[in-house]
Parts: sequence; C-alpha cells; structure tokens
Amino acid sequence: THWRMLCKSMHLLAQPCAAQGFIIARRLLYDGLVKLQPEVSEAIAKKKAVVALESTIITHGMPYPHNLSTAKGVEQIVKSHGAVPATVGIVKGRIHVGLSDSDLQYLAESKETFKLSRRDLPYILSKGLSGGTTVSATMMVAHRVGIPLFVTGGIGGVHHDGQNSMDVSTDLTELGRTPVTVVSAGVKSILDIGRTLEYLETHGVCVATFGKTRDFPAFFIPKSGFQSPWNVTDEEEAAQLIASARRFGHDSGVLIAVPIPEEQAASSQVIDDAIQQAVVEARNKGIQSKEVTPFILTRIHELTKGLSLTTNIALIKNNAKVGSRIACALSRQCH
Ligand code: PSU
Repeated sequence: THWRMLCKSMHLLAQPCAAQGFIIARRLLYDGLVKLQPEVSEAIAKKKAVVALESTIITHGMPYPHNLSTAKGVEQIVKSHGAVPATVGIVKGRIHVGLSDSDLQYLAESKETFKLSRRDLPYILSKGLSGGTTVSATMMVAHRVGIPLFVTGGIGGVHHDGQNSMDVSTDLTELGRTPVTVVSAGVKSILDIGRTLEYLETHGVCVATFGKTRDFPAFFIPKSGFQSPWNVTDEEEAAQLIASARRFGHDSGVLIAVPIPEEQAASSQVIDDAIQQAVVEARNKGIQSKEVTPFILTRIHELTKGLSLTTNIALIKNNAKVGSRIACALSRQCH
C-alpha cells in the first residue's frame, strides 16, 4: 500500500509539470513566438514519436550545399523509421519547430544567421533575427513544446585548458537542467573528453553508451578511451531508461552516446593530426568563445580534404536512425 501511495504521489507530482509545460507552450504559441508545424503538433498531442533536430549544424557546422542535403536526408531517415522530424531554428525572430523547405533553404544559404545557444535567445527574438539553434537552445525549445528526444551529431563540451579558460559549452549545463534526451556520437577530441564527462557527472546527467560496451565514443571514432557510466544495448532498453527518468520526474537530461559504426569511422590518426593542428591554429589566431568550434570544424574539413565531412554526415545519419528507433520505442512504452 505504501508503495502504491508513493507511486500515486509521484504521478501527481509529475502531472502539474506536464500541465505547466503545456500552458507555457500554449502561451508561446499565442504570443506568436513559436511556430509548430501541424504534423509536429499533432504528433506531440497524440504522443507519437517525434525527433527534434538542431540547426547550428546547418548554419555553422557544414558548408553549403552539404548542410542542406544532410538536413533533408536526416529528416527523411527519421520519417522512414516511423517518427516525425522537428528541426528547430529561428527565422526572423520566430522559433520554428519543424522547418518548411524554404526556411531550411534560407538557414542553409544565408550568411546573416547567428549561432544561437540559450543565452542568445532573448536578444535574437527581440530583434527579429535568424539563426541556428545549438544543442542547448534546441533542448530548451524541445522541452517547452513537449518533445522528449533530440538527435544531433556531437555535443559541445569542456575545451582543452577549459579548467583555466572556463570555456565550457552551455550544452553541458543545459543537459543538467533540462529533461530532454540527447542522442549524439559523443564528444569530439577537439574537446577535453575526460573533463566533459566529469562535468556531466557534476550536473547529474545520466550518460549511457548505446551498444554492448560502455566505451564512450569520440565522434569520428567509436572509442575515446573513456567509459560511460552505463550502457543500453538496444532501443527498448534506452526507452525504458528515458521512461523511468520521466516517471520519476528526473529534471536533468539524458545523454545517449552512439558510437559510429566501425566501417564508417575515420582513420583516427588522420583525424587526430588534423585536430591537433586546428587546435594550435585556433589558439595562435586568438579565436575565442563561440567561434572556436566552427573554426576548428572548418579547418579539420580542409586539412582532411573532406574526410571529416563525409564521416560527420555518416554519423549524423546513424544517430538519426538510432534516435528514431528510441523515440518509437518510447512512444510505444508510454501509451
Ligand atoms: N559539434 C559538431 N558540429 C556542430 C556543433 C558541435 O560537430 O555543429 C555545434 C552544436 O550545435 C553544439 C555547438 O551545440 O556546436 C556547441 O558550440 P560551443 O562549443 O560553442 O558551445
């Protein structure tokens, strides 16, 4: 009886949160700040599988036209696995959840877009500007409109020497404060992976590698040399983890780290050499803050003669496949 009462009170505790989220989402819609695509809002209302997708990868992560074809390809993969894609982006001061072809084209082509994380949203919205949402901003938006899962390539992290410069991506603090699951290929070794995992632990983020081992992936390659605290072997197990977090009202995020399949992984030596060189160049040029990641990504692309881009596209598509399966399993388990 005691257990039942506990479960009941937990359930009641969880309810107002959901209701409050719904009210906030409604208010945002009324204010005209958020534009939800009809397929997305219908899927959310019917608790169907929805996969949120970010757009900094489109505006600042890849060159045109690869950014556009990848964004469309990823949406297609999500659909073919039975889920609804919801690419988040900001167009002329409005938050779009689900982008039309013309808005996607605009974000992919325009040179006037900004890279937008949590801290940037108030300014960009007040000025009617446009940009791609990073992991942190996409998580915020996904949570407000009721999408529990989000797929990306890689998350930001603690930069090398971050313990002195304090250059720590707000993606990590967002994971600590927003209950959304992020599916990614781990963290690039342009970052300090060990300290990134420590930081995630400090902020109470549940990290699990997808697959048979706990090896934490390093984006282009399946193993970083670090371990996740947990692993989930398949989408059902991943969905059980997320569903338990939701039932319990766990108010921080979950990170599912998906290793790139061996056959698509880049030669670690080629990538490592390029990363080392790009990091040194960024330091010598005095590149700082939000410019560091895009600068290093572009240089790695040039130094590896496109190999990093091909690998990047392959891993994002793999994450989209895995993430869609998890979203579908979650939707089945929650019905
Ligand atoms: N890693 C990539 N491509 C990207 C990003 C990271 O391989 O496009 C983007 C993501 O949007 C991520 C952001 O949220 O960079 C992190 O930026 P920063 O390190 O400035 O926090």
